Amino acid sequence: MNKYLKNVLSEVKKKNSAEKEYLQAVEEVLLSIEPVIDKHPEYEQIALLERMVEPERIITFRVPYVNDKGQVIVHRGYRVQFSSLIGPYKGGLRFHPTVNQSIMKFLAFEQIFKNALTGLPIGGGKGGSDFDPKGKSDGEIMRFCQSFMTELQRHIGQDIDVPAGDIGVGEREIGYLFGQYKRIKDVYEGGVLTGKGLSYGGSLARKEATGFGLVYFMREMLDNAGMQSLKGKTVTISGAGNVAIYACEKALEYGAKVVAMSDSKGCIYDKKGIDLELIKEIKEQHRGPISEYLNIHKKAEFIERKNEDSPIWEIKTDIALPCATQNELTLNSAKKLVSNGIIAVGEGANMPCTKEATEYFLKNNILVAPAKASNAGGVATSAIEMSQNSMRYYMPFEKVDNKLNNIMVNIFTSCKSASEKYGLKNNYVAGANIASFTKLAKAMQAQGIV
Ligand code: NDP
Ligand code: 2IT
Repeated sequence: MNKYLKNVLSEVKKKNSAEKEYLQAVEEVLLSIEPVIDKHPEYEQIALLERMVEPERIITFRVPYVNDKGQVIVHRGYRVQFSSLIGPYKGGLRFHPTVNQSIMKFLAFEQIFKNALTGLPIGGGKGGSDFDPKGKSDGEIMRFCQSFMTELQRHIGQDIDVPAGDIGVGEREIGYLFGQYKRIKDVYEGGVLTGKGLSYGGSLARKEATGFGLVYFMREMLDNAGMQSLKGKTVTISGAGNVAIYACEKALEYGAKVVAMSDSKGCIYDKKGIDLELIKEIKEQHRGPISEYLNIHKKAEFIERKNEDSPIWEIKTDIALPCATQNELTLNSAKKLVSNGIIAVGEGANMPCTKEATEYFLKNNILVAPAKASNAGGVATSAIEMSQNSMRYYMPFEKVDNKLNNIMVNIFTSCKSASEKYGLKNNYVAGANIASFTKLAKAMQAQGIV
């Protein structure tokens, strides 16, 4: 292995030994850019990699709020401002009980490369809290968001750092966060958050963008392999949140048959094809468990999740779209999917396949659409939302969707060319890492030692 790379990797491991998700994300990128590092010995001189793996800044803060019983609850808030190399820090906020520094850093690190792939001027960041919105009243959610923003507002701004949604943070939470920002700063700064409601500066198609973008990328990848897009293919989609729902919608529009979706409790398998309107009603309207699907579709099955291997990956499918969370698709699941004849995997979530699962798919010539590339449509459309806010203008749905489609086609082309340039045809995981790294390295060389 390249000596410089090896040294950087071992230093990162030493310094961040407790942060397994962060190490996993860094290791994947560093290992796949080896052919580029071999060609550029000058990077060592300017400590290019060392700077790329060290966040510019990590902010952690106390978030107290009062619940409906009058108790004071304290959570921990985070914002990792990882890289402002090519634009203001940009990336979502996650509210989930599993949130910790390792998860925040891995997500912010991935975001730098993803945002570079979009071709738009956005840097990399991520934030969130170990707060669990599940089962909380609207009042509790509002008070929590207001407390979170009371601290976060010192660190963000439309040209500084622009948060958005992620797990547990959707339009409702962004609304409360935006209201509090405006109240404290006494300014209408539309572009300080994205994923806003349509009535106060949100963009049409932002809600759909990540899921639609994932399917656009999948369409390109399948077409390129001569596999006639998604028409007539069986698809399984993990998760039943923002990304999963709109991936399902676009897959159905393209003539695919979606037979399973899931949440953290288990999956539903409906051989007749998933009733997406019902999923939207359960998840978007009353935030219930996915098992409620069986109240209407009595012949569908609910398979409870018993361990780390999600039951959804036991189901035979042509295409798997993991759209829930990191490391949700393990080596065991990958083996099952391959033995059931899968042809392609599209990562809607961030780092949903474990390292071993990804390696197994690639070894078995299964097409893998890597998260950094295939879920970049969400943040790309956030950047389009920011530009509409700057112009004080709204674009029609079709126009935004068209731009999103073009961006996904360009991202696919970049991944393909980079993989072919280094003799790694069809390895879009390496292609995405190499294409984004190359762009970032140029920007870093141009900006001096910062
Ligand atoms: P949502 O909160 O809307 O939905 C998350 C879904 O994943 C829910 O169905 C949830 O189930 C399930 N889930 C969450 N955590 C776990 C877990 N630990 N184990 C099993 N299931 C889990 O989030 P999004 O749809 O916005 O995000 C999904 C993924 O996509 C995340 O990885 C996110 O980082 C990524 N992403 C999101 C983008 C966006 O624009 N929103 C853009 C790019 C990537 P339950 O309801 O039971 O908790
Ligand atoms: O992981 C992601 O790209 C997101 N959660 C969306 C980030 C954004 O700024 O829209």
